[in-house]
Amino acid sequence: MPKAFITGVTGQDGAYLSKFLLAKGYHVIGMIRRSASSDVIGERLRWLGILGQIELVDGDLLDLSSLVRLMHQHQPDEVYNLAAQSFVATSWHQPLLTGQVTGIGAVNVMEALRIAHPQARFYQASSSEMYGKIQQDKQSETTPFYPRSPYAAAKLYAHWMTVNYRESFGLHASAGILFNHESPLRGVEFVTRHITDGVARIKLGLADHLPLGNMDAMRDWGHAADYVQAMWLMLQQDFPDDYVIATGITNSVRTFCDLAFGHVGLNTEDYVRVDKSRLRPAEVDVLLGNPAKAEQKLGWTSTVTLAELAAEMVEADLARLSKSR
Ligand code: NDP
Ligand code: GDR
Repeated sequence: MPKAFITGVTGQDGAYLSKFLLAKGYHVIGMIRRSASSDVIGERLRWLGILGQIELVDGDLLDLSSLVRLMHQHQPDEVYNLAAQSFVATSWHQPLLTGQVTGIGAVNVMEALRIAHPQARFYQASSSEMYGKIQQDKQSETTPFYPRSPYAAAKLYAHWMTVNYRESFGLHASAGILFNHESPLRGVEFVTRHITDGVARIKLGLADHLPLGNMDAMRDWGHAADYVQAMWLMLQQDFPDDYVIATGITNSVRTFCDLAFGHVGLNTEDYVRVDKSRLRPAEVDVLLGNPAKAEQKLGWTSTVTLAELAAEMVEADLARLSKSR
């Protein structure tokens, strides 16, 4: 039975990746950090019905000794580093923590592998945010980077260190440059889930408006369940490499609002209020990925349209809120 080790197993992608790997017959080991809220920490895994099927182990990206110990003890075939301080807006408030977790944390995992288990295949969760102030209309693996937040700068450091560990130490280390991907398990602080949660609250009479920041920002949004398959495909290749994972279509926050409000028969203009405190010190105006390499080499494609994604998320939030009322 192949063994996979996932950091960030309690997050959106960790949950979907675990489900995908379990279905493929993997033994999944998920690293969790100690929390006083241990009763809710496995909420996403519980939602997918897989909490009891994963071996949960203690560790922290900031604690190299725990990582070395875990790699030594479990000797996983594949290691997926999904853990990060992943919310861009928070990275301006906590730039040093973001650098330590999102940047150096990734190197801690690679260093643990180099010390204790160099045969493992490694996946690093790189991000389209690294393109930031875009240098090409459509971003591919060869587009120059221009990070616009402490989060993006930290991810770029981790990205280049992944390339370096591959080239210097022969680690089978791949980086997926994933564009935004969403699902009913997306954290409510991110814009799509903030919108679908808000739409559901308004529909159920629990709120009368939805505060938003920059509605003109454009993103290439896909479904998380599709994107975790690409992570696995990268580690099945003979040689490690970097791949852009995206839909190749970009839409504005406003369009996502129209889809979500439209799904329940409401109009965006009647409910959205612009809240200036939600604007960022530096914005990434538009992202649009070119997934041609992943399509050709991995045989991967995105399968969910934005309208389908918005509908699934609104329905899940309506169900959640109705249940908790
Ligand atoms: P989430 O924010 O949902 O999950 C982040 C995970 O990291 C959580 O499990 C969290 O644990 C864990 N974590 C945070 N700090 C530490 C730490 N110090 N030690 C150990 N674990 C820690 O992110 P997503 O699932 O959305 O994203 C997964 C990865 O992919 C992230 O690295 C993100 O930056 C990156 N990415 C995401 C994209 C997206 O659109 N979703 C696109 C491109 C890249 P806890 O539950 O305890 O907080
Ligand atoms: P992003 O995702 O920063 O792209 O990072 P987010 O959903 O937070 O923002 C997308 C865009 O929407 C605009 N926006 C708002 N954003 C939030 N969160 N809340 C609002 O009220 C709001 N109003 C407008 C933002 O300004 C931005 O332009 C995500 C994360 O998952 C990263 O970890 C990952 O690397 C990238 O996607 C790819």
